Amino acid sequence: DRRKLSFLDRAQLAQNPVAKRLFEIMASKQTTLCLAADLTDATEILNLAEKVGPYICALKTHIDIVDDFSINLIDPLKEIANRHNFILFEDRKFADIGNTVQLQYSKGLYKISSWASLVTAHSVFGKGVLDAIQGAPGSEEKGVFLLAEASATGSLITDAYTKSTLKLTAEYPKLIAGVVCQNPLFLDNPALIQLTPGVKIAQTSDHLGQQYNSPESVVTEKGADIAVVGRGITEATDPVAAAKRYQTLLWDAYLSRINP
Ligand code: BMP
Repeated sequence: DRRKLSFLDRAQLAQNPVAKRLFEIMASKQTTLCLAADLTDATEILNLAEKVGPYICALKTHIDIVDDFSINLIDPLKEIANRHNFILFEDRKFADIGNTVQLQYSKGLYKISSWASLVTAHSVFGKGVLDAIQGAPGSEEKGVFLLAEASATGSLITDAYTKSTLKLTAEYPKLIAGVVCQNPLFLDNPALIQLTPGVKIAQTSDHLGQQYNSPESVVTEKGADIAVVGRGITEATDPVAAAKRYQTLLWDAYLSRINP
């Protein structure tokens, strides 16, 4: 059961290089918090990254929502990520034929492959998506999180789809860093990371179908290794204090999980 193992032990088992680095960062910074930096202003993203950098293991972007995006955003973002030792993660949710995915991954305005060590993908198009990301030029150190379950009310994902997604994951051990899901799946595979969004203190939903669980319950009941928090931090009056609070709650839950 991966939930009983420490992140340092799991770093030794990881087959994807970014997953290995994430486990090491989580252990050394004592944080399993991934910030969803869903802001539409480039400077605001940089300011937030700088301030909460010490408390996060990864910063997840939706780069196509940035109103004033230019490629000049990327170098400062990378510099902040290096200095505070967290990973850049573009939540692109690729879902198309391999050729299109390869173009979306490395071309266009965003050139995602040149800066994001991690990306998300849907499994619905099958292996082509993963072959495309694997074969794209650019960094050797890359990892994919496959989406197996969604936090959205009325999601059309079925149990069979979730199971097939996990099977696909097993076919790409070197490329897949982990799985985006809401329940403790793949307990027998400690090499993979469970990433769980839909996390908020004292709120259970928003007005557009998002469903939330508390930081404690996603770790102890739902099996999350990393928790994604967006508005719980970005919309807090004091985002730094909020980030610290999420970090502590999540880390304490992890400690009690490995050492009950
Ligand atoms: P928030 O904490 O503000 O609800 O943000 C959640 C983040 O996680 C968003 O960036 C969203 O795109 C992402 N996400 C999610 O909420 N549910 C999923 O099932 C998968 C996601 O990537």
